[in-house]
Amino acid sequence: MNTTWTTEKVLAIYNKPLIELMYEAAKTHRENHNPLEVQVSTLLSIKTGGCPEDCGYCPQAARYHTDIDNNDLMSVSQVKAQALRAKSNGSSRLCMGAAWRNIKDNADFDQVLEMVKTVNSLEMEVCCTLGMMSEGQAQKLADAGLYAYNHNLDTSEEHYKEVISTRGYDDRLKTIENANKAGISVCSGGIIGMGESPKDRAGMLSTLANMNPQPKSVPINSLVAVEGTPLEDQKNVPIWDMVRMVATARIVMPKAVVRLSAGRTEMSDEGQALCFLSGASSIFAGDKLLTTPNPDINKDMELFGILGLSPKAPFVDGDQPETKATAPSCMSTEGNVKWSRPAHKIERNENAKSRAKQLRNN
Ligand code: SAM
Ligand code: DTB
Ligand code: SF4
Repeated sequence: MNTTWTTEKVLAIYNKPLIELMYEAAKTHRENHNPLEVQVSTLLSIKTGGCPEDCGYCPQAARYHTDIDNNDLMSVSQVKAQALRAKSNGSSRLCMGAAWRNIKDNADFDQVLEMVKTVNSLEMEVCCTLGMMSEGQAQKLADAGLYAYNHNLDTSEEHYKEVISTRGYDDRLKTIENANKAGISVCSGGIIGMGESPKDRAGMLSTLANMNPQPKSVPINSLVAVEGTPLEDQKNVPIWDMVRMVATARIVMPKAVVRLSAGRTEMSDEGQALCFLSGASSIFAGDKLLTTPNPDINKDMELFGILGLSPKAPFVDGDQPETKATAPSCMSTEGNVKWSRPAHKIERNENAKSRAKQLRNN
C-alpha cells in the first residue's frame, strides 16, 4: 500500500538532525539509483519574456521591469542546432521553456510539435515547459514524442497565493493530471527562498509525494532573485536548507530524479556535493538557465570528476542499481566536454505512446 504523506510527516523528516537526514536520504538514494550517475539536462528558452502572468519570482513576466531580451518563438532549425550542441556537451535531455501562460492551439504550437519531433529524433529525452496544457494538447505532444512535461507547484497551496495571483494551485494540478493521462513523464517541483516556512516546503513535497503516480522528476530550485521582480530583495537560502529539501524529496519520492536546479551559481562545490550525497541525481548544465546564469559546463564536469560522478544516458529513469553501467570517467577539454557513454545498450523501452497505452489499459 502507498504511504500517505501528510505535511506533518514530511515536516518531521525535514526537521531531523541534519546528519541523520543526510544519512537516511543517501541510503534511500543508493537503494533506488546508481549514486554515481547524474542526469545532465540542458534548458533552452524557445520563447523568452512578455508573459502575461504575475509569478513574483519570474523575470519573464511582462509586468515587471527586468533586464531581459524578449524573443519570439525560435525556429525548428535553431532548436536543432542548440540540441546538437547540448548533446555534444554531454546532455541527455533538452528542456524547452516558453514564457506562456498556457498553450494555445495555433501555429506556434504546431511549431513546438515539430521541435519535439526533431529533438526526439536525436535520441535525446525531450521535455517541455509551456504553461497550462489541456488533455488534447498533452496528447498531441505525446504523439510527437514528448518524453516529459515540467510544471512546477512552486510552493505550498497556502503560500502560492502570496506569490502568484493570475492562476491557482488547482490549475497547476489539472495540467499535471493532463500530462499523466497522455502518458507523459511528469517533472514537478518548486522553489525555496520565496519567504515560505519549512511547513510550506513540507506541504509542497507532501502534495507531490501523494500524487499517483509520483512525479518522475522533481526540480528543487533556489530562488534566483532577479532585479525588477517583487522578490528581488529575497536573501539567498542557506545551503543547509537546500540539502534538507533535496534529502526530504529523496526520502518521500525514492524513485524520482531529484533535480538540483536554479541557484547553483551561488552554491559552493562542497554544498553541491552534499546535495548529490543526499539524493540529487540531476542538474541543468550550460551557462544559462532560461534567462539567468548557471555554472560553466567545464566547471561542472570538473566537479563530477572530483566526486566520481558521470552523466547518465537517456531513457533509463526508474532503473534499479543493478541494471546500471559503471561510471565512465569525465574529463573536460577546451571546447566540448568529452565523456564516454557507458557501453550498455540504450533502450528506449518506454516511449510516450506505449506508456499512454499502458495507462489506458489499467
Ligand atoms: N511558463 C511556464 C510555467 O510557468 O510553467 C514555463 C516556464 S517557467 C520559467 C518554469 C519554472 O521556472 C517556474 O515554474 C519556476 O519554478 C522556475 N523559475 C522561474 N523563475 C525562477 C527564478 N527566478 N528562480 C528560480 N526558479 C525560477
Ligand atoms: C525548473 O524547475 N527550473 C528550470 C526549469 N524547471 C524550466 C527553470 C529555472 C529558471 C530560472 C530563472 C531563469 O533562468 O529565467
Ligand atoms: Fe510566465 Fe512561467 Fe514566468 Fe509565470 S513562471 S511569469 S507563467 S514564464
